Amino acid sequence: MSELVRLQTRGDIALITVNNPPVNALGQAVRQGLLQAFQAAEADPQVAAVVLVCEGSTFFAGADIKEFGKPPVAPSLPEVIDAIEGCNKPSVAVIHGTALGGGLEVALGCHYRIARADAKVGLPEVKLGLLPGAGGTQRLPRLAGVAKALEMILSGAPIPASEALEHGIVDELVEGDLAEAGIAYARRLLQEGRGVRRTGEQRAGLEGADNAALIAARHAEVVKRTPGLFSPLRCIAAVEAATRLPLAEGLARERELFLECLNSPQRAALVHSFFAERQASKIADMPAETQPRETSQAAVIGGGTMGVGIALCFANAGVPVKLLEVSGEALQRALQRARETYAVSVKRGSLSEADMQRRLALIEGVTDYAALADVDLVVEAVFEDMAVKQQVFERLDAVCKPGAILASNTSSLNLDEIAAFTRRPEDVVGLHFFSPANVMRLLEVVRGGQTSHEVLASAMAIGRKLKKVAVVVGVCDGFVGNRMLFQYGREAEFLLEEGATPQQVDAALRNFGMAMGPFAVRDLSGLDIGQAIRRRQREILPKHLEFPTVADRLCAAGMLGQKTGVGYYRYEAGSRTPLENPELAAMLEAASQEKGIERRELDEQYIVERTLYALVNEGAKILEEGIAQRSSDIDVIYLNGYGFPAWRGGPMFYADSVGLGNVLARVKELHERCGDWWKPAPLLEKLAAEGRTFSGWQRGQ
Ligand code: T1G
Repeated sequence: MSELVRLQTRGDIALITVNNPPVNALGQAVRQGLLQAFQAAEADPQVAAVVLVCEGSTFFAGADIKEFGKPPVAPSLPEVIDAIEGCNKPSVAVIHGTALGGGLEVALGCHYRIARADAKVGLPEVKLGLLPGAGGTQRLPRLAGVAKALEMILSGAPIPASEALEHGIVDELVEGDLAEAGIAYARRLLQEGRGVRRTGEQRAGLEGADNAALIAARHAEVVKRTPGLFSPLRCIAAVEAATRLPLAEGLARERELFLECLNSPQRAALVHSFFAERQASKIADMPAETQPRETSQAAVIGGGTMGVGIALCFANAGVPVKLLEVSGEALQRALQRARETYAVSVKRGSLSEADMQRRLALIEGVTDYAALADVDLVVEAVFEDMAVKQQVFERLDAVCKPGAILASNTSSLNLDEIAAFTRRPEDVVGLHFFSPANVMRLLEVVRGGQTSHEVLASAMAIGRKLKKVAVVVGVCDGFVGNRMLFQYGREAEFLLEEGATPQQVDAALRNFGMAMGPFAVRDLSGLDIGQAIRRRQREILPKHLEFPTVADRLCAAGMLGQKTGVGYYRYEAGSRTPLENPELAAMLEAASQEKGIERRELDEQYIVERTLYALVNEGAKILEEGIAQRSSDIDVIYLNGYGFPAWRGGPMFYADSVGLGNVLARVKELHERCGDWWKPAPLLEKLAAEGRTFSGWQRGQ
């Protein structure tokens, strides 16, 4: 028996205990141990029933994701579960924490399942580009029905134990010691003469519904909503097999479909996204003993769109927050906006009235800086002007208690300059939220030149508390996300001067998988935002670098996007549907003529490479400058803040999958034709020459 799996007997009950921290992943050693334990229990004449529990924070959280893509090592999980289900003594799985993926499949292989009331169960494989490959698509519908099984498998979202009880997935909710609860339940089974009950032999869930119609409806929905994704349709095909094939054939069909997903590039990209998000929380030079400061009272300066969104983040996380505005009137407007935002959620049913009141009660409006004397953290979200930032930070420095963290939500200004306005630059950090701040998961944590380890650790802890994906970035113009976006947007605009239309460019990137095309995004955020950034760029960048002129022409014509009803597209009043802007064609013609460009047909691949490789080349510069710790951090930023498709893994992972040699070849070609904007990043040249990848590179190598 492996040290990860223990087998003890308590009278006539075999107690199998698994302990594989941190999440009891079903790696090879655990599988081996489980198989041996069940075989030993079955062979032991003294044993009448088997109880399976896990130690630590959770029941099995699934297969060991780190094993994917490596040669499989026996026993496979399906083999282990077949042995568990085949056991001729009743078995009870005792679920706590999150029984996910292969973990729930192991439980479904057991004959009975009991769970702590606060436990959750789920099949999140689709989020990894996979499908439940150890019987989940065959056994779950047999218990919970096709509709529930499809809902759980296609969403990948876990459900609470109470709901699992309702749907016959678990048999009873328990509390107290897990092993004792399991043994008591097993004893009761024996007393009541209830023996083995193989899930695979159940059919109740498969009867009484028009499964074919259910499956057809979900199929149509998936085709419409997630056209580019590989695994969802295979999830449906596997469940469909359960409705018409006996278990063994259904399991074989599931295996076929699982292996197709396992070998798809999307699986590699989605598994990369999974680990990249977890890696992002690790800061290479953070001393292990660093302790974050407590944040039990926060404050936000500025009641604009961002300020209110940030205040809502704290209230949503149960943290009392003071919202400061310059005047009572402005404050009332800000508080009204907070109320309206919550009211929309209540109307949608995603928030209860009571919850809304509870959260609103955590937001206290103030107009006097003195009210901030006792807060642990302040986030400044005022107008993007250095003089205004100076005023705010000098006042905060004067009133805030020692140890308070002074954070700025600036998206582009120099954080070190802002920190220099205080006598405590080590307590200053950037917390760059993305709009709408109460919705977007991404948080760029900007590390200033003097930001202390403790303040940085505190900023990361605040990110976790606010349920954000926090990524550390260094100080530079636009940090990571916006700095790269600037290159991407510029090249998209140059494409308009060379012959493309906004519709064409946006369609090419949507087909690539982006949530929105660059021009639809610009119309949404407003073209005047970009104008201010372009103006500042022209001042600081080498004069020989050329800028596209289309956006400036639109701004000059007062066409600022959705807010003026016309930008790159035209919008009917009250509609966000982009329609053709009849005046744009002439503007594009004029822009091309002015530069002596003969407009030409551009194909989709060229459009995608011209925009995405601009991201990648800038990403490489950001890595070698140390503005981002690792390439996967850049991927996490683009996956969570810029609508980059998760199944592509992020811009840097995508470049690795294309091959840096190919990327460099195109970048060099563009450098030739389009000039110094496309000067290849030295790191890209180095890694391409050495046949290496961004994800395999570490600073200093
Ligand atoms: N395999 C390997 N490592 C895992 C893991 C797993 N399944 N789950 C978590 N980890 C690592 C993670 O990388 C991190 O490592 C540490 O554990 C803590 O995780 C056949 C094919 C369980 C809800 O998709 O959703 O079963 O960074 O920071 O916030 O059908 O982890 O410390 O080095 O996320 O408390 C299906 C994935 C697999 C669940 C806990 N299962 N895990 O969240 O901690 S596919 C999943 C989670 C499968 C079968 C198929 C979460 C969690 P490190 P954490 P957390």
